[in-house]
Amino acid sequence: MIKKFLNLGRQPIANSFLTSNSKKSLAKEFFYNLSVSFNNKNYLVSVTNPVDPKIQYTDKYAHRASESLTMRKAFKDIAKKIKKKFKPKIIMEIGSNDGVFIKNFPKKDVIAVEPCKNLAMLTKKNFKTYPEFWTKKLAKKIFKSSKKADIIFSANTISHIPNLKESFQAITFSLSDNGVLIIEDPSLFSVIKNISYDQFYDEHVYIFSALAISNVVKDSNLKLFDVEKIRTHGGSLRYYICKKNAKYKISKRLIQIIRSEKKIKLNKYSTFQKFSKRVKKSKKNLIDLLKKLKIKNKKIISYGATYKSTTIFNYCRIGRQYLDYVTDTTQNKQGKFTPGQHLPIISPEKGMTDTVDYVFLGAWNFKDEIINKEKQFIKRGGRFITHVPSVRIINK
Ligand code: JHZ
Repeated sequence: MIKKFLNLGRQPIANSFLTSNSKKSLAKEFFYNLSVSFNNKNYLVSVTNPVDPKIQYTDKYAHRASESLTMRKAFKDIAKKIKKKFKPKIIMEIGSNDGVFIKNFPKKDVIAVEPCKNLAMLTKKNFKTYPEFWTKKLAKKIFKSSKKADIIFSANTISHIPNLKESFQAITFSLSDNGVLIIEDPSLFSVIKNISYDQFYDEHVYIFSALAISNVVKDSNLKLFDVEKIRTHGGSLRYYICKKNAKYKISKRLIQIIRSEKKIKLNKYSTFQKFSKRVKKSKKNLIDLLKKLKIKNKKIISYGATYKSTTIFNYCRIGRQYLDYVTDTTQNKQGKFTPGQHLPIISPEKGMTDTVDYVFLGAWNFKDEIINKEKQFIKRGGRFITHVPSVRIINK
């Protein structure tokens, strides 16, 4: 049975950055109600009513995975590991974004799938790229007459596809007999521990646990045989999945991780009810802190026009009354306005001026990278604010 546990209210599409804040464009903005549910049969946590992917993954898709040094390095490292461990001849990536992962492989070995046409354009010249959604139909088109994939890699994408069953079935069709599917997504364990409720937005249809993945892949004749904790996006899991009868044995670390998930009761609805109360408390603490700083006339801005911030700003109703603007390095976000709260987005060069007192870390998952970059700001007395794992001013 599927039971709701969290209501994050009226939300816009997390990636729908507005080109204008005129009355006319604001009137056209799309909103939906964001709530999150738990399935007590397979332990999947999901957005209750997913939005139509055709509205989300357009030719104006904003996120560029290459924007952060942390992610460029993470993709380089996993590519190196894959080459060493599996020596694949055919590698397919589902959700190849701007090519940050595939560029680490020889062109002739790679197949890329990316439904956002503006992103697919970026890799099309050098890699075989399919500008389409990942479906059974596409899998058949790619692999009907060609050799199957030795590795299918997908970071922060499988959790975005509402039809999980079709997605895994298409993968089963596309994998060679001993081929391996490697997926990375934010972990439910970290979300619960860190009260990082901003990981819930329209694109994150699912926040996976090893418990849930081990259950759902079975329906598609697949087997989760290994899992690895990784630091990206505030704490993610990297799942290793193969065909039911492939040669891989269940790893010790998978057993340990499942044990730790059961220990914090990721298989019980009551855990999520408690989480929901902590989310409300986190919201209150954040608003209280911002109010306190505004009473003292402090200038506050936000760093990173993240999709996660869309959830926070709209759930907590944080707009121009608290934040002057948001900075982001991504060129195609600059000059636009954040979804729902319509905060202007500008470059860090323009935004990190001497008049800024506090900076809310919208991209808290890159805290170390950002703090390292903004040493000058801290040196002159500026301070960062975060809500993860608890609302606070970072005193460094
Ligand atoms: P970041 C997106 O979510 C959407 P977001 C998507 N659904 C997903 O799952 C994750 O990515 C993986 C900027 N930045 O990665 C760049 C700076 O300005 O946390 C990005 O716009 N300065 C696919 O948006 C944003 O912050 C910096 O120094 O929540 C970070 O976005 C750094 C490091 C980043 O993902």
